Amino acid sequence: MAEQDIKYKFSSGFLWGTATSAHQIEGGNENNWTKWEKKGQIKDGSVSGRACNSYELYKEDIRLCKELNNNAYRFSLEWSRIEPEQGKFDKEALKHYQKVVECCRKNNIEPLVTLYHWTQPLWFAKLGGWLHKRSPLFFRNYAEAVAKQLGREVTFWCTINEPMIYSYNSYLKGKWPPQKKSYWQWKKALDNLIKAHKLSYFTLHSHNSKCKVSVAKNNQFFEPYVDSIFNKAVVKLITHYWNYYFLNKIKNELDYIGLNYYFHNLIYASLKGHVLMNENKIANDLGWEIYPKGIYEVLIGLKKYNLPIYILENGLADAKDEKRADFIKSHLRYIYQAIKDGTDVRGYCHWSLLDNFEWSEGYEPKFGLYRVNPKTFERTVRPSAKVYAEIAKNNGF
Ligand code: IFM
Repeated sequence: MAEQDIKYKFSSGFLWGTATSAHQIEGGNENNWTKWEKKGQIKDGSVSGRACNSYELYKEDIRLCKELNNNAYRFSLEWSRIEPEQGKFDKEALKHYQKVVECCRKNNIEPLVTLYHWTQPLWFAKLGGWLHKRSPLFFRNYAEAVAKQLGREVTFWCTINEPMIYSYNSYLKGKWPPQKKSYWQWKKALDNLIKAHKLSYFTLHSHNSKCKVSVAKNNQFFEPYVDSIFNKAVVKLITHYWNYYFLNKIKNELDYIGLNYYFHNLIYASLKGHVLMNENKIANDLGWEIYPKGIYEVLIGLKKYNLPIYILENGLADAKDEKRADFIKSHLRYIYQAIKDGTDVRGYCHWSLLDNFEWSEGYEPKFGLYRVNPKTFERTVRPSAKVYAEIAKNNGF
């Protein structure tokens, strides 16, 4: 593409990447989720099983990142592999992740490493998971072992993926393990996640003072359905709690903001509670509304933190790959606008590199730029991946 044809040009050094998580792609894990999956909890009756076999095929995955002309790759470490028994750290597992990081570096790909993407070692779950008083310390010990091995080679860390989504589904809604349904337990889990982030922030920094640590925060664009003072006030309250509560608690232990954007919620509030009024006319395969303008609003909302922002996830389930290319471009247009309007966005990771295990939804939703054959693990490129590769190559479109 000729330079003059690029309308949306991003700054040099902008990070273009994709995101994955250990449990969703690695296969062969043994953690609190695998235990729960075996109880027939997954919508399509599946279990994560061998997933994409990425624990073995990580070089192939990184080759795909290269094929996408990407200069970043966000992946997570599986805590249950690294610390299968409390206080006993598996050298082989740590070495494995070191090789993954080295492979990224060899390919000029910046590794963006997540410590906790929702799965727990069995011993941790047995002790009560995030409800245990000492859970932040247990997490800190894990972070310490990781930092000793990888600290010098990794710059970008994300301690916890989507703490609000995770704690809400696991401790309030009763949907994910350990299926608790209690406001107080939710609050406790959230408080412990906050403490875990803070402790591991200092641990990671003590091994590399130049590292950059954040969380991946799933922020949503909430809008009032009617223009009443009451409806607007409720939306303000929800926005504050969902988008900013966690970030405000950790704002002194944040080097950048990691943003995951998926949802727009049109809220009708009454004294009986609030309901979502989204028409979902344009939606992904899971029925989630596609609303690119929301990423602009959410980014503008983060301006007040005065920190660089990296988009660590944004994507859709689209098995036919009919909407993905437009989805990427339309979100990037709004990101570009948010940059023009003063937000310091420095990177974009598409969710996801591969079709993978979508938690309680199983394998049916297809989020990948690459299709994965569940038997042979062969990866096949989807047309939208080529569009994304062009964008990354030209640093714009
Ligand atoms: O697959 C998930 C991921 O683990 C966390 N963010 C949202 C994605 C799509 O639901």
